Amino acid sequence: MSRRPKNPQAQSKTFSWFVLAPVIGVGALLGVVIAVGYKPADPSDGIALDLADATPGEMVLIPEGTFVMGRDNGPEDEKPAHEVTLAPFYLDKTEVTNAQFAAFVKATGYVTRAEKKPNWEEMRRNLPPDTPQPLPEDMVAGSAVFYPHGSLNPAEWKSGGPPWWRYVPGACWRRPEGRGSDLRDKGNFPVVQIAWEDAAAYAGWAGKRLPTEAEWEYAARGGLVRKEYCWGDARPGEGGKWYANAHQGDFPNTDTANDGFAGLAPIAQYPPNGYGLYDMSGNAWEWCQDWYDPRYYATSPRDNPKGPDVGEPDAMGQLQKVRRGGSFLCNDSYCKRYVPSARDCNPTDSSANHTGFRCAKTAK
Ligand SMILES: [Ca+2]
Ligand SMILES: [Ca+2]
Repeated sequence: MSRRPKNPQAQSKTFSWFVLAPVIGVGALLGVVIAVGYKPADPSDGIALDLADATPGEMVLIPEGTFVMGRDNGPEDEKPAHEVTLAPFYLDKTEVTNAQFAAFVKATGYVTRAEKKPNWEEMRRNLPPDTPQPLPEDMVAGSAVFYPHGSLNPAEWKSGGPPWWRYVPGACWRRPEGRGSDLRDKGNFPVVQIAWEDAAAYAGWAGKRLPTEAEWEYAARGGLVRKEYCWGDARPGEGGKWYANAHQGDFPNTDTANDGFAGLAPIAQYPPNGYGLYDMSGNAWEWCQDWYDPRYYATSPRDNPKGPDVGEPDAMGQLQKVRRGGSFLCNDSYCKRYVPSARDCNPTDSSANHTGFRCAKTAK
């Protein structure tokens, strides 16, 4: 909150203006700074920007071709399995890293959605008319952070939603778990706490775009046909081999890290898929270009589908964009969505500490 400085006390006339001038100048400057709402810098801001590395990440050329998208033995929104033909495109070999995103912010001064104070007038346009206005103390910048706590039984959820998500003031890409967290030594981790609009802004700056949902699934399958996983049929951990960073143990309370990582992992810690892409399964969710419609596959075009013109609103009336690949929080007991056919979605302004992205580029 901005505060106006108190009126300066009368100064003794025994001091000359020459002596007072620097004092008055510094005082006036401080007054202006306080009046515009200056807050002391959080050390995590500088730690994040110091990671900046503008070296472009490698992209892989995904060849043109036809594949079977979706599956008939999965959730309703993955049906029907259907053939899709795609033109060739490039896709980032890895999830976009903190170092890469820091270079974007350093070059442009971009401010992510999670770093902005929520605007009620903007929010209410997407909400039912009778939605009560939040208290001013709740209208603070922040984002969703996973909190390993609670039961999988919805009957035990007090607020109507899963108890393992909390809105944490101050949480953003520079501080994924909120105040007190930072990106020290995490330049090669996927950037998270990224809303769809932030991912799209980065992609535009980098001369790229977000992949379509069809491109994403085609690439994730790595040339395999109708396989359950991005790597084939082997179950994670079978024969002591792990292929992705997901969640093992009693979700959400205990992450036993059998796959080597509890929480987010640096990029490319597991073998790449058939196209040489890393972490298409797990680690961080990845935003796609398309609006989400659970019934889209029934009518989608065969060639280069780009999603519906308008997606289906969520329970609060907000349209949602597709997210793919699952995350370090996918557990077979609750949501096995680190498989290539699995679909998920969220509103364009939402972010969380398990959601990032990678970029695509049209091959000319
Ligand atoms: Ca893990
Ligand atoms: Ca991923």
